[in-house]
Amino acid sequence: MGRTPAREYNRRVTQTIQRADEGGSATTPSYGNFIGGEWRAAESGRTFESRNPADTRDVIATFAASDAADVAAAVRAAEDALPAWRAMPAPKRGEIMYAFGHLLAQHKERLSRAMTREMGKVLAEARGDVQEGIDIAYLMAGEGRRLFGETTPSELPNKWAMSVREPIGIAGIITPWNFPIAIPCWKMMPALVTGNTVVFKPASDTPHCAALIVELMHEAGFPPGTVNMVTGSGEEVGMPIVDSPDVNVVSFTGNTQTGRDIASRAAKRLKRVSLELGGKNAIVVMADADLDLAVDGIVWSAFGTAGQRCTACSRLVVQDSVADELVGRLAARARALRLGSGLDPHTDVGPLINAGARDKVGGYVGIGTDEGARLAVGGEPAGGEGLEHGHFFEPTILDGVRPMDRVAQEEIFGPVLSVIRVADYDEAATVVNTTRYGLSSSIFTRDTNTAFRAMRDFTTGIVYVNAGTIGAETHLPFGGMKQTGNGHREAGHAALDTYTEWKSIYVDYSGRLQRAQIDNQA
Ligand code: UN1
Repeated sequence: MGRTPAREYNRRVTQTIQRADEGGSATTPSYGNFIGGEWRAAESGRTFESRNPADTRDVIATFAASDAADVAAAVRAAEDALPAWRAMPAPKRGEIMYAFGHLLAQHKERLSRAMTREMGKVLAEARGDVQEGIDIAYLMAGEGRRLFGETTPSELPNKWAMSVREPIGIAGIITPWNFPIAIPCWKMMPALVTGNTVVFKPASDTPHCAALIVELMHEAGFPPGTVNMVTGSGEEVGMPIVDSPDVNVVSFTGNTQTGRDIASRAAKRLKRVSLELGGKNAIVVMADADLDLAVDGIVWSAFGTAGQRCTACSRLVVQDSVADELVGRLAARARALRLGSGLDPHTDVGPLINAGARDKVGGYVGIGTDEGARLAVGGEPAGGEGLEHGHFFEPTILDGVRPMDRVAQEEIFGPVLSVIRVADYDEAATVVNTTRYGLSSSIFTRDTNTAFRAMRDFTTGIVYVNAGTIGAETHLPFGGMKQTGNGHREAGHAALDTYTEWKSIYVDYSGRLQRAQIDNQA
């Protein structure tokens, strides 16, 4: 595939996909990188496939297996586009973002189905993922007319003082597969509205979702070169983005070890990095809780998205006196969850993302039982009719886990809930905080005093009261304490801090030399 004008290329791809959706014997569509407003094959000509994790016989499309040469081309395009983009008034940039939000809304069903097919989450959740993209597009479009700085008095007479935000330059955006539309939007929208241009590397498990949103961004009117997508592996594409002297800020969501590597490589260039890494999120259930509500919240948080959310609940910290009843009810609910393709409206839990993830989850169940945990439900890869070609794993509950066990400390990223029993609130709070991570936490209680204590005590970036650990909204800061990240927040206006430099401006209109800190002292 040589260079093809985007519109013509999109039409070809869309037609091929439509034929495939209709069950025709279409050839597998192929996507290149999107660089400078054009689709291009990887310079090496190599490709890779994306397959449906619920049925791996289903090949979705092939994508460019890119390397440093493609990254360099994308960075050049982003550089070329930068002067005009940063000079465009921010409200105008916001208007393009509104148009993109409208397009996402218009195409919501098509995008949601493509997402379920590519990464497995059930359709209702995929729709939520697209909705999160729409929400952040509109929120950041509005930022085009805010982007507030500060005006403030000067300490000297006849002098003006103010601060304004400026773009940093080129933003490297490296995103995971579990929210393949929401998270790229969480990162790209604030980067773009503030006047940066973007080099975007999506997860290798979800390049199709990425290609679909980039097509819509192009259609919405983002000028060529403002958004460039390069697909391929972390080593061959992600790291060249991190190492590029011309990429000024990197935002990454994913694995903790990769985050550490990115931070240390970027540190050599004093490059700004925003990291969103692991979680080991706990729900506390006190004896006075509404147990029906707690059961709903736990099932949703532990097994929604097959446990593959950074915010998923992987620890249940329950007061002894209600533990047996709660675990019994949870096990019954977990057993009744229907596994299958997320496109089937009867399915509750879809597949894991790939075979490696399924093996990892199975390995952790073995580690848990070796450590002395009791399997209350699940524990095995799921097979049987309709599941034989996918990466399914049974919703699993490990009871009798101790706070320092590996299954209580390490991120499993699958449908596995570790139950830790405690005597009282103080012990619960200690257990919640005894982890290197700090993303999300929750408490179910009817006691207002206990709820307020938890809001104060839990060392996580997000705390829920009488709700599970998932479901953050896009207009509040999203991110974690401790090793969940490096102190940055996404979403909300906090996201603007990642992609802007502050410039402080002083205008002296006194007509004479005025020395700060000196001339205003008696
Ligand atoms: C993630 O898993 O990385 O709060 C993001 C939630 C979603 C976002 C999760 N709104 O669960």
